Amino acid sequence: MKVIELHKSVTASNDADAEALRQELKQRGTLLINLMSSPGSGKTTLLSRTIQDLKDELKIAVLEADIESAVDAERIEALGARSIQVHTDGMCHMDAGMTRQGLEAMGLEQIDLAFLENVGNLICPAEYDTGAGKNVMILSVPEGDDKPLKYPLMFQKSDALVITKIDALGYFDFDLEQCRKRALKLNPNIQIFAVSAKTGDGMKKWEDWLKKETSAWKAQ
Ligand SMILES: Nc1nc2c(ncn2[C@@H]2O[C@H](COP(=O)(O)OP(=O)(O)OP(=O)(O)O)[C@@H](O)[C@H]2O)c(=O)[nH]1
Ligand SMILES: [Mg+2]
Repeated sequence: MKVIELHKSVTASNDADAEALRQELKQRGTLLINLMSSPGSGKTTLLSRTIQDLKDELKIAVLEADIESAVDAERIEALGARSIQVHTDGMCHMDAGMTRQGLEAMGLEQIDLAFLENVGNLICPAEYDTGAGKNVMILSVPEGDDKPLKYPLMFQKSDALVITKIDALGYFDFDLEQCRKRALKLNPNIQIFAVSAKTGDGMKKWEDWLKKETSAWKAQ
């Protein structure tokens, strides 16, 4: 398992670096999705199931960002997908320069769809453009349907919201409709998916969206 230690970005303008990276990824025909959520919401589990379901249709790679450990990248690599673990030098988010370092170390040859599993938290990652083509956030049922009220920026910055662990709806007071309404109020264009990576419920709609966005990215 390849693990690299990232260095803080030296350039002052993250936004310009992010835009440059996005354009390069467009030229290459690789859609990069920045996946954000709080710790333990189910990012790696969702990615694992998505890779298993789509591996015959899309070449998928995953850049795993964490402060410590390589467990997530090991889980992805065990599925036969390309993956690399990057350590963020204690930082609670990835920026464009760090994302570039990670992608270059991992390699993007023949990759259609790359995911960046960002560091787990609902605040810092929303504040930094990573250069991704799409931002996706996960909210899991046990976290509660009030999160749009508490972390509005994350919902505003995301192109899609994946509500995970819906197999656990019976155990929590999570109102799916209320959550949808709150998210749409902050961001009327957000795409919302409700899934269980455990049972497979709702996965097809999410995967169809990924396929549609990957071909739209290549066609640009
Ligand atoms: N019931 C249920 N449990 C799930 C589901 N998805 C993930 N989990 C469980 O939630 C826990 C955390 O899942 P991970 O996929 O590791 O979450 P993560 O967001 O990648 O965690 P970090 O990388 O540590 O932030 C694990 O025990 C999973 O088995 C789901 O759809 N249903
Ligand atoms: Mg994870």
